[in-house]
Amino acid sequence: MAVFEGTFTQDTPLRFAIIIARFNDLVTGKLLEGCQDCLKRHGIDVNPQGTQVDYVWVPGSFEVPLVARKIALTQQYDAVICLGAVIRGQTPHFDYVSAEAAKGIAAVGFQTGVPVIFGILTTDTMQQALERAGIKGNHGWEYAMNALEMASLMRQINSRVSTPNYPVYQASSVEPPALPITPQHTVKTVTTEGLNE
Ligand code: INI
Repeated sequence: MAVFEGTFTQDTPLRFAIIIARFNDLVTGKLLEGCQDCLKRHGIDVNPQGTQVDYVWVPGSFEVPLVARKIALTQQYDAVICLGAVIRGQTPHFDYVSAEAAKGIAAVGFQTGVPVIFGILTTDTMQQALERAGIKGNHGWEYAMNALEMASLMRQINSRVSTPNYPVYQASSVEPPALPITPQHTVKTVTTEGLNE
């Protein structure tokens, strides 16, 4: 048997995509800075012209899952980091945006087999968000650590465990691939013959 545990060093060069919501960019820009600082200090070339990190800007956190799915489907990245800041206002908008972002981001990880980091701050006030994006600490740094750990862990697991029937979505397919048909899934042909008699 074995123990699988991610490390924070790279045996082979890792590749990341960072998706950043522009909404509340005072906060998300700071999360991005924390994230880049952490990756850089762990040996990742964060230059957008380099080969290790790609950046994608989207209007708001609600749009993050769609783009995360598109990016993860390429199977070109070891992890996808999603950054956003949803701040409670006077209306229920907060609940819709934060719930869809959370559900969507979780679904992308499950559907694609690629680790997708939930780096969406959800706070009651701008002050609380800023405190978590640089004033007191920077959660962007932690999201990058989570990405490094998950990227390394998944590489280890993928190299040791064979999952031949696991239906991973491919970039080329719009629909998920059909599940393997087992003998229980037989198809019966039904005709309309005799129905109007
Ligand atoms: N998007 C955010 O990322 N944070 C918010 O706080 C926010 N609020 O409060 O409205 C927000 N709304 C925009 C949303 O993400 C979409 O971009 C928009 O609804 C268009 O689909």
